[in-house]
Amino acid sequence: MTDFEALKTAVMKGRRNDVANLVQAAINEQEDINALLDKGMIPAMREIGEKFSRNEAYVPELLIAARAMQAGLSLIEPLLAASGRQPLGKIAVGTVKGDLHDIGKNLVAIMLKGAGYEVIDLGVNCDCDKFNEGMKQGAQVIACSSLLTTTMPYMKDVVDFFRGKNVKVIIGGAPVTQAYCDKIGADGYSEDASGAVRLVDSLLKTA
Ligand code: B1M
Repeated sequence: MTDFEALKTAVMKGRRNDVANLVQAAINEQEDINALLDKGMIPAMREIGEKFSRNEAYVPELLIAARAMQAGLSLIEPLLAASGRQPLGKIAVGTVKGDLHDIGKNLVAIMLKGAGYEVIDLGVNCDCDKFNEGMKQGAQVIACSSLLTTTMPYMKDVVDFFRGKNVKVIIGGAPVTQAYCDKIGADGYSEDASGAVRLVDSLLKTA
């Protein structure tokens, strides 16, 4: 039985090895992967962010928590990856220009892969040309992530760049809302990574 509280604490404290051990043990026990994310790892990142807002945690703590989170995610990813099936479609994911946050973007990529899509991970700090590389490689959907109110406006540049081209642009990230999506004319918004999969399913009519 997984101790979600221990997992959450290990992520928050940035104890990379503990996170890896707890996640591996949970995998061995065939724990529900979504529960690991939703009850342990994601709330940990939320809480460290709140501490940061209250000046109770600082950038180095955020960084080591993020590294610990990635240690767990890298163990989960292969389990969610599609097993030899024909991909349902091709999606390019990236964090927008000026923004280095990649955990949410990585989760979106993992969930999409798990749902059977081929994912082109464009990384962080992506400008329009970088997103365009995704389209050139055959992506039918461009998924943009932004975690900063200062980088969110770049999503409009991406939407404008792809207007009239044969590709959908979808957006997400902590400061992003459906209202913002409507305002900039993106093709869709989702609050979380599993919602991103449903959104892509509906845009590509694969579900
Ligand atoms: Co930064 N940071 N950070 N940070 N950081 C936030 C975002 C912040 C809210 C913290 C705070 O003040 N409470 C704040 C932003 C404030 C604002 O803009 N209003 C902030 C700040 C200010 C900064 C710096 C400016 C700090 C500084 O240097 N003074 C700096 C900026 C650097 C830059 O990008 N240029 C900075 C740096 C960093 C670190 C490098 C230290 C580290 C990032 C490491 C990394 O990503 N590899 C970091 C972290 C870890 C955070 C917090 C604590 C956690 C982010 C995270 O990973 N969350 C964050 C506080 C918070 O979010 N509560 C914070 C977990 C992740 C799973 O959630 O990414 O929201 P999230 O993804 C969700 C959904 O949003 C959605 O799905 C995911 C869940 O299923 N989603 C999508 C995300 N992308 C999607 C795309 C889609 C669909 C859904 O496409 C369709």
